[in-house]
Amino acid sequence: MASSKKRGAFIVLEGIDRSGKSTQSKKLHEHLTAQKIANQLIRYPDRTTITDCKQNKKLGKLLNEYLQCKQEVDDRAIHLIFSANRHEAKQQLLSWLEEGYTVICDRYSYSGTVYTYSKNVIKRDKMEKEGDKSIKSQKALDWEWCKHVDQGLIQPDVVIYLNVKDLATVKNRGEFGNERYENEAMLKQVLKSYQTFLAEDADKKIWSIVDANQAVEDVHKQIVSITLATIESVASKPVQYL
Ligand code: T5A
Ligand code: NA
Repeated sequence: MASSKKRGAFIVLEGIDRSGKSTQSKKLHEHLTAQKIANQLIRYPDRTTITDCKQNKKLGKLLNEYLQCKQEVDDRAIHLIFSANRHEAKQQLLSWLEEGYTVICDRYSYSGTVYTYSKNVIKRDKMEKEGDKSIKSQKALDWEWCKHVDQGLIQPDVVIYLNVKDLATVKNRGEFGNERYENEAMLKQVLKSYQTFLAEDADKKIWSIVDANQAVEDVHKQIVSITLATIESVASKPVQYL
């Protein structure tokens, strides 16, 4: 990367289901585009690779079927596949940042850890209650293992966390669909697990908390301001890795 060239910023949006990530990612993309700020909008899981077999990107199809409960996959295997879905696109992401594009990313590695870990907590609780002896097999899915597989990925310059204070807010934003993790017990555990990440990552200073209970336009204004400040502050700094 030429030292005179300004790189783009890597902006990640995280938060529980219906916190507004996709709405806000799209609005941010439209705003930056209108302001002629070069940017790319991506999301994880990347399900768009469903029929794109020529480019050896078939993982999206499996992840989509898994989330739609059309396919059962071992818990560890599916976690690795969610992670591989990010690793396979790392080079493209790096190229965009080096070319000066700001990349807006709707969910990233944090969703990976938080959702697998939460699923495991719920499973283990149930097995414990039922006195299931095979509980030991769930052990390797602990927090550190979930996080570890994303090491080496590009670290976001900022993780904008859409903070939902209580579940009532998101429950009023429409019924749950039929996807795998869309239930209340999971949502509660996911909320807790995000808090663990926020506490653990405090020294990295990359998390930026936005009140997701506000009106869409107010959330948007805050996200624009965080994004513009981040673009400015990282332009001459090297990319960091997880
Ligand atoms: N997953 C993901 C893993 O298990 N491992 C991984 O590694 C990764 C990356 C993906 C699933 O995969 C899991 C996590 C998930 O279970 P997805 O495709 O991201 O899921 O999920 P979606 O269903 O597309 O999105 P979410 O449910 O997370 O919702 P969003 O994007 O947070 O919310 P959004 O913007 O779609 O808004 C939801 C509704 O609320 C309204 C919107 O208009 C919309 O109707 N809304 C607001 N209403 C009032 N006030 C506001 N401020 C509002 N903002 C939005
Ligand atoms: Na979404």
